[in-house]
Amino acid sequence: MTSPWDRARQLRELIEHHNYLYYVLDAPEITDAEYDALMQELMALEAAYPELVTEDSPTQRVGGAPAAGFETVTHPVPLMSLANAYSDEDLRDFDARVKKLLNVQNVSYVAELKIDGLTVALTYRNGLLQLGATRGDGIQGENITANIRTVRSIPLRLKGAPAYLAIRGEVYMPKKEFETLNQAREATGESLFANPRNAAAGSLRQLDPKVTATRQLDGFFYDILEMEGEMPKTQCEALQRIADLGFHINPNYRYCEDIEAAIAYCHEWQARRSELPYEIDGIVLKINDLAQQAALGATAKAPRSKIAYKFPAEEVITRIKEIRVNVGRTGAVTPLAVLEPVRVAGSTVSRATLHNEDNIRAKDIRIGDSVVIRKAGDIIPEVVRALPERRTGSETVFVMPTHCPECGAEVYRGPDEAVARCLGAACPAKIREGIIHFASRDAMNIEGLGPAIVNQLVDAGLIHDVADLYSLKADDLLPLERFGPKSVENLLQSIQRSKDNPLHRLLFALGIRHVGEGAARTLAKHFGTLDRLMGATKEELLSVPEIGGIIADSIIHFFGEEQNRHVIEKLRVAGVNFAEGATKVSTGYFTGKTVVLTGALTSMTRAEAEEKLRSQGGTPGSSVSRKTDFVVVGADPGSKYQKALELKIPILSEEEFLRLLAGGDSE
Ligand code: 0OW
Repeated sequence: MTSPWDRARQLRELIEHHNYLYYVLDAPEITDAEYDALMQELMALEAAYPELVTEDSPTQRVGGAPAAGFETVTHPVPLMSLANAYSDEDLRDFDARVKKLLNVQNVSYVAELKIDGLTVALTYRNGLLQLGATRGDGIQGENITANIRTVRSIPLRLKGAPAYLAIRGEVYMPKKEFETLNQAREATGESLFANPRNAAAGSLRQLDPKVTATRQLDGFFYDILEMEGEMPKTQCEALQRIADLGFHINPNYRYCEDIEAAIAYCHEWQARRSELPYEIDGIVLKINDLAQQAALGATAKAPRSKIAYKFPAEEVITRIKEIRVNVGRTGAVTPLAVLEPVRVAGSTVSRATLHNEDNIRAKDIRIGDSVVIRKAGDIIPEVVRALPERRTGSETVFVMPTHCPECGAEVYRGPDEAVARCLGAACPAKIREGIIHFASRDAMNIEGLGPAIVNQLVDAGLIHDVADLYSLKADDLLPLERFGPKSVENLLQSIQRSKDNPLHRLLFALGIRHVGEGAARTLAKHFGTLDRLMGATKEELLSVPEIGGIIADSIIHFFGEEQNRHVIEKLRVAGVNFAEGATKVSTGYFTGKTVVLTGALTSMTRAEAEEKLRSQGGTPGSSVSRKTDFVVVGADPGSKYQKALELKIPILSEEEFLRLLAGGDSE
């Protein structure tokens, strides 16, 4: 008679084995009923003996209570994005470039389908899933571990795993599941997802894992970020190793001995993409030899050894019902075509941009015209050209309004400007778009405060500027349409949480012209607080790397506006964090030092170590160079340890690192 412990372990292994066959290999050996019976038996055993429950038990995939928000985590290595190629010629140029840089006659590639999902980075320790994170800005992402655990094809425990593994892949929603989900949402009057990628992202960024568990998400894994022990030598080996570890890899990858074979693969799958049960938006080409990949390194954003071939945009024909203008947060007045709804690139389209007045004139696009629409990926569709041969004579020429439809102020277009702008200082459209930007994901990331709700709050006269968000009360919101106690509480909590954002997010959120995410990070890092930035002279601004005259003037002008200073004072009174890094920066041994961590630490995770460094004003480095002050070496360190020895960078053991962090000495 097997003990409950043995039976539970047996059941866990059996269920995970059948899980693997069903979700990873798509080759089940037992019926759903037999699988359910095994799960029922294990759940009964765990109910009778709660001490039996292990974190990797298949019964633990669907987590507990909904999260209040997502913790920000730092990736073990930066998650790069990809440069794009749009034609065979672009691919041949890429091939010529890498051959020149490597000084070789030929380079072979691995071609992979470019899954149209969202990137996740997973960390396993001793074979157990520790962390699942979204890509975020590539450096930091959101901790979505509880939701990742609900993706059945992602193993909770690895077979024959190294002590430490960080891996990257794409989580996606199959086309069929997307259609079913949208039908169900339509039936209950919920908003529809525009495409499977948005549906997957929305499902993974759910606060309640039980909701995520109802969405049939899947994933393909393709990149080992870091691993204890010997790394594979080629991308083909890496994919095989990933599969051997129990992950789902995309079976359609192909070794291509040269760029011509890779181009042939791109054309083949451009024609065959509709056969696939999931969306792809292109092909990813990667140099197969990982040593060559390492030798080529990366630009600020993307590895030189990889490139994404984007399929040409899909084009369809429909009719323009009317032409409206949209007033953006900078006051730009942009003509917009309202279309007969039409399916293109996996979603239904009823709007398309006409860019500006000159474009409409040049292409002689008229209201009522039949037109060709193009949609490339998730960029908003554009009107390519009109079809005059289909005219009936009832079409009318569009005339740009001379006054803003939102506030009535004059619409002005400079002599050599393509864009017309509303001159109204208090134009509700500018305010509206400004608040939408302020709350958006890469800015203050106020969950649940999307365009529809911002419009509702502005229309209700509840907010007139971004600072008003922080004085909203439950009583303001409860009387509004589609607001109940739960959604009111969630929104107010999201707004509250946004107060703790680091300064670079607030800076970007303020919508200072020419200050994008990159400049915001640079300025926040350099000045440290908003007050120092507001007090900076033009010379001080120009002394910051990457800050030029246009940005400096725009910043001086923005803070020179009384109205803007007034809003900032309201934000300060509301308690919004004006410092870079929500945690207070104290001084310590590592203040002003760049420290690279390699290998597994026993006393804390990599992210925790980096947070401790930052809290002392230290900078965690992602690669070892002459500018590195220390390299902290954990168990089984990677190639960074070798580099530190070569460059004679001071090495610290974990104990020494901890002692110095705590303010001791290193002896
Ligand atoms: N979407 C994909 C995919 C892939 C990464 C590795 C380093 C830089 C790109 O299927 N098969 N392989 C990679 O390789 N990336 C992919 O997706 C990326 C994520 C972000 C932009 C691309 O979509």
